[in-house]
Order: sequence, then C-alpha cells, then structure tokens
Amino acid sequence: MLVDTNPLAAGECLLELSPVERDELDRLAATLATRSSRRTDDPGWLADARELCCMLPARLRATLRRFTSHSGAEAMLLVRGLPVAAADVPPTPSVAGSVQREASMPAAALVLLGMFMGELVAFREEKSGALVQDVVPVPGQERVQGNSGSVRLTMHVENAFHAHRPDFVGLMCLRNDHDNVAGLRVASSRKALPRLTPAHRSLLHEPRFVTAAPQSFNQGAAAETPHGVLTGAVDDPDVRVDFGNTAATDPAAAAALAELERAFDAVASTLILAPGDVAWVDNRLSLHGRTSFTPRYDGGDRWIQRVFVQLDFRRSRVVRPHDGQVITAPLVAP
Ligand SMILES: O=C(O)CCC(=O)C(=O)O
Ligand SMILES: [Fe+2]
Repeated sequence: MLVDTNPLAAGECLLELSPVERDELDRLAATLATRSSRRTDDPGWLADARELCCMLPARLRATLRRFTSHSGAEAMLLVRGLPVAAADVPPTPSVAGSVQREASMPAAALVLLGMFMGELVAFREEKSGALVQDVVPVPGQERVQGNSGSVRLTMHVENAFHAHRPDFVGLMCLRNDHDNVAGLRVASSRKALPRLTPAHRSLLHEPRFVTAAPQSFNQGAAAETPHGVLTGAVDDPDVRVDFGNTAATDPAAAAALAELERAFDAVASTLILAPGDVAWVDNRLSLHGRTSFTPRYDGGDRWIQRVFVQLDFRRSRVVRPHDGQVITAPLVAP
C-alpha cells in the first residue's frame, strides 16, 4: 500500500505473484527449507539456493533480471506474494541483533530471490554477519537511528560509509506494526536530482563529504576520506549519502546537501508493507528510511527480514575471507 502524494509507477515497480506463481514459489521454498543443514548461513545450503533459484517462476525471473539491469525511475521493486502464513510466523523477537539462521519458508523464499539477483553478503560487524537479519523494534532503543528504533528513520543509502555496501537491499515483511502505520520510505535519485540547481548538482560530485558508520555497526565512527555524494555518470549518477551520518566539509557543500535532502523528501514514497511483500531497493540509486510507529513488545510487533545483494561478488573478495559471504574488513577506502 502506498500512502502519500507520490504514487509509484505501478507497472514498472510492482510485481504481484499470481496464485499459480505463489504455488510454484511455495514449493521451491519448501524444497530449499528442508535441504542440507537447513541453516541460512551454511555454504552447502546456499549452494542449493543458487541452484534452485533458477527454477523460480519465469515471470519473476524475468522481472528480477530486468530490474538488476535497470531499476527504472523508482529504483525499487516491490514483489508481493512470498510465502508468509500468519499462523506460522512466531512471535516477533525483541532482542538486539536478532537474526534468522534457520531456513524458515519465508527466509528460504527471500534467499531464492536474492540469489537469483546476485550474491548475498553480510557484514561481520553488523548482526553478527548473518545473511538473513531481523529488523525489529527493541525495548529501550526507540530513539535509535537504526533498524532497532521506532522513531522516524532518516533517509539513507545502506552502509553508505562502506566501499562494499550492497547493490540491493531486500526488505521482506513478516508482520507489520499493530496500528499498520509503519512505512518503508523509498526515494529514487532519478526523481530527486532533477529538482536540484545545476550548481548544487555539480558540487555534489566533488569530494567534499564524509560519511561515518551507522550505529548498527559495532565499530565506532572513524574519520573517512572525503567523497562525492554523487558519483559516475553525470546524467544518471550513483548516490552515496546517509542523512544521519554524512557531513559536508564546508558551508557550500552543506547547502547542497540540505537541498539534496529536501529533494529526496519531496519525492519519497511510503510503502506500508504487508506480510509476504518484499521491497528490493537499488542501493546505488535510491534511499530508504522509515516512518515512526509505536511498538508494544508483546510478540506482535513489526518484523521485517533483510538481505543484502551484490552483483559483482568478485569485487569484494579481498574483504571476504575464504571466499565466504561475510565481509570482515572495517572501513576501507572507496
Ligand atoms: O524499518 C525499515 O523499514 C527499514 C529499516 C532500515 O533502514 C533497514 O533495515 O535497512
Ligand atoms: Fe537501512
């Protein structure tokens, strides 16, 4: 559901699985969920996922393939109809750092989609390096600017500080909040950048910004090398900014950054995810954040499961020991 003045171009960025496609995905996820160790972080189980994802419903494969090639104006794809059965979803965890190591049906389906797009990665310093991570509110952390909080979460590129930040972030809903008001906010640079003045747009390409690690990372914020917030093709650049953790190094850069934040806010859409929805955010081109909500910590709170996908797995090999999926290096130069 979209709840604001920026309706998404539905044909472009929404795929609602048909009943037949849901059955196919259910069967495939059930097969994977019972394979080998049934552990989502086990290389053998992931090898099975890599094989089985080639049997996903054809229209889903075509849509994912098209999306990874060009993520469109929204730089986001919402897939509806993953196997999430309300009766089978356990109580929402409420501890910090919670992750999904067992191959549940929803986790298996999420991994199948992610593995079709590329390779799943995680960061050792975040959520103990688990590939499938829980995004849940945690008591006492309401005001945290991170996924354990429940106040409004500032728009950001995921792990913007990191040279090997994911290309795509998958956010699958197992359960929304009691009041059904928590919304994932997404905003595409393809829609935001035309609102900037040419001078600001050009300045944002210059290395006049620094970005610290978010609170969810165990390592403290270190001083970083200045970088451009926009990089690459001037007519369709990648974006690297986290409005909670990126700072300008001079007043003119600060003015450009403030204009950029206003532009992203103006074009942001809010998605109230329903169980079985997964939003794939193109982390090179779009920002995401979250509206505020009120957790009750009674087992019925909002529960999102998250995965990170990289398209060029080889590029991060230097920071992935033993060619595993977990990135272990701390801050690395871009
Ligand atoms: O809670 C959400 O919808 C998004 C939180 C977030 O930014 C994340 O998990 O990366
Ligand atoms: Fe995030």
